[in-house]
Amino acid sequence: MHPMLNIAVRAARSAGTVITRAFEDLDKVEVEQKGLNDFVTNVDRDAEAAIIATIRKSYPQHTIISEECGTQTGEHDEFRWIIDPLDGTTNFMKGIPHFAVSVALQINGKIEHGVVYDPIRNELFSASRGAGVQLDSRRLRVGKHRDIKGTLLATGFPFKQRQHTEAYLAIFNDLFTDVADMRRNGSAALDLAYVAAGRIDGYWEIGLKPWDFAAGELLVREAGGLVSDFTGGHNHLLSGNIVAGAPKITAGIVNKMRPHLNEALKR
Ligand code: 2AM
Ligand code: CA
Ligand code: CA
Ligand code: CA
Repeated sequence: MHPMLNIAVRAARSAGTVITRAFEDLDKVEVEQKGLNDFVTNVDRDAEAAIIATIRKSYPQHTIISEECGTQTGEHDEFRWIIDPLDGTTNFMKGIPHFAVSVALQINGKIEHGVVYDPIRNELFSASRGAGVQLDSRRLRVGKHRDIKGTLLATGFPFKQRQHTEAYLAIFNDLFTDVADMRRNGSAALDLAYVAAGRIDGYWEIGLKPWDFAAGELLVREAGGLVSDFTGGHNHLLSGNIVAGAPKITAGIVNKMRPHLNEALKR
């Protein structure tokens, strides 16, 4: 394993320990509201601190971009760690055991290493660019469907950006006529990891943040999948509008989206 991936794994596992311990006594968790339907807890912050401490020990000069701390620019800014310490905070707070830690390392603008860790099931998804993706020690591939008929897709609802509800539902409606079923699991990072594992065939969501998908996108690509924006292009890095799946599934989803895209969703 590449030494930098090894640090990402250690960082993610250290956050996982913080999270699973706190999950045993949710009454003690302190919750703060950040915005509409948007919460942060002391556990998000403690998990983030554990990750940052692990990275800093080995790489004190790297930049760290994390959901709760924002950007801490380092002297060696060509190395950027992109971190979501707890993806699925709403699930966590409600006692639903489905959430993850996401740690990615971008070098000179390219994601080179990524880890998505599910601390409840102790499942560790990891990838280095060009070297494939693994769940623990098993190699992963995306699903084998060739078109969206009969596939199982996952999505995230636009819980925050309510201006997109109408377009979202139109797309949902159109996809739903063809697919077998749809899931809304509540962790974008795990949705992408599950695409990489072939557990779900495709995934789409509006307005993700870089830390939600930095690691997950690499997992999908290393599993032979394709990640794009809602037009099939590569603007999702900026817009966060994301489609993922085997190349033919991503294309099939994009195809269904086309008639429903407003200007904001074409970005
Ligand atoms: P988070 O838990 O790290 O904030 C995409 O759906 C992402 O948005 C999720 O991975 C999750 O990341 C966040 N999210 C999902 N549903 C949410 C909700 N109801 N409130 C706040 N954030 C949510
Ligand atoms: Ca959050
Ligand atoms: Ca997140
Ligand atoms: Ca988070």
